[in-house]
Amino acid sequence: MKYQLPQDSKMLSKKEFTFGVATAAFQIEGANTKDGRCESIWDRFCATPGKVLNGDDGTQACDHYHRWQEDLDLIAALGVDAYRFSIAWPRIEPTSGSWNKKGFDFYERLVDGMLDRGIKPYCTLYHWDLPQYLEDNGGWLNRDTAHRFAEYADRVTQVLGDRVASYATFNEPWCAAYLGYRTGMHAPGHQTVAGGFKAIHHILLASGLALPAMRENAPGASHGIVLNFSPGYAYDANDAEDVNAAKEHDEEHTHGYIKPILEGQYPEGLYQRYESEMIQPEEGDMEIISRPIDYLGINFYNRTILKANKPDDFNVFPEDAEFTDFDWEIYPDSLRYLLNDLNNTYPNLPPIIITENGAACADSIDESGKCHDDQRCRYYNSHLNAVDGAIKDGVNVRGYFGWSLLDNFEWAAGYSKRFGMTYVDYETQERTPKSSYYLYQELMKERD
Ligand code: IFM
Repeated sequence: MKYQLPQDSKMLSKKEFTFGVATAAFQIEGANTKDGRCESIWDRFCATPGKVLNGDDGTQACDHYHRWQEDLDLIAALGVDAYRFSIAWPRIEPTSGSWNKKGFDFYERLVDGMLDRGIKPYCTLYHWDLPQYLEDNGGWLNRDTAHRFAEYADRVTQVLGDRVASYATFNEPWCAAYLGYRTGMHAPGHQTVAGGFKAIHHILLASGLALPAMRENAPGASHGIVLNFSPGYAYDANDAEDVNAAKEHDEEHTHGYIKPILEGQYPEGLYQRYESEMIQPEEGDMEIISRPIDYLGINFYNRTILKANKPDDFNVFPEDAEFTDFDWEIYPDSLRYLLNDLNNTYPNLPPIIITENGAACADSIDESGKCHDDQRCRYYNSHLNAVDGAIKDGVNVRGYFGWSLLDNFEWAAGYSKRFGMTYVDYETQERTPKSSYYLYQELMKERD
């Protein structure tokens, strides 16, 4: 098979559209005690029995800290325009207020290595690995962490400046706040509703606080944030209560994040439903949170089906539904639907980059040394076409990044789930490009 986009697709124009692949520091780097890096909340979480499947941790991961040149060569050979990576705050500021040259050196080498290979660096400043000493001080429940993030973002952008084409303040505040502080499924593992809302607010505040210095330090770069969405669908579209359940899901998990950024307000319905748990912003907070962004990164994997009066994890799907190895339903239409919905709801929606999209598959290497990840290939093809459809509907989508370049540490699922276009043998650290990598490479060649 091949990834087939219509001939008239804007995605096939290099001028109009950026293609890339994405990773994140904690998921690939390893070397988590090297060159002065301090403990992060994810190191602590992994070391806590029962939190991560099989007790897996980020000690070695893909050993990217030592193999970054080989990994950049893989990206260059893929033929994409850009590489989205994240910076580990624990390497940069290993003790409060001290800035670690060796940490900066690593990311400078990495960024320069991309530029040498003609790859545009897309840098995420926070992909969940908060220094543990900040968590010991309250983490994202402490408003001061927002100011600490702004200082860290200032330092990093002073050093990397315009060498980076695009900065994202945060990756998926929903995961950091909701999974980290409300359900406890992710580090640091807290479980209160009010804590979840407080963490969201402080993360969004941190993002807004950081933007002015980022713009000053890197005036030629674009600056934005990456949000993840899983649009709600009513189990029974003819049942008013199911329809309302889907609406409430979107209000909380989609608009609860994008509306404060684009409109300076949390959805009113959240104050009604969570009267005592919802945060009351301080004066001026919402102006800071809604400082303009140049682009919005969207991470999309699947939709959520809602039935009234059932818990959020009501998982009943159509009989013919197909699932990935994470049991996530494959439903590409919901990506097109989501993009249109956001475009219709927010008149000031900035240009969109799909900063993550991909599938976990139970991959293995066959006798001939190859990895045929057919389901992932079909997943990419259908989602690329969903993006193309949304562009034709009038949505301003300017880029697409596959998640992920490599198999890597999949958070609470440890190494049990593989999202890579490249298979990683964790014993030998050998990298084997999968069929999905080669199809992406072919698609890159078809562009003008
Ligand atoms: O692996 C994660 C990534 O860190 C954030 N977005 C979703 C991916 C798949 O779960």
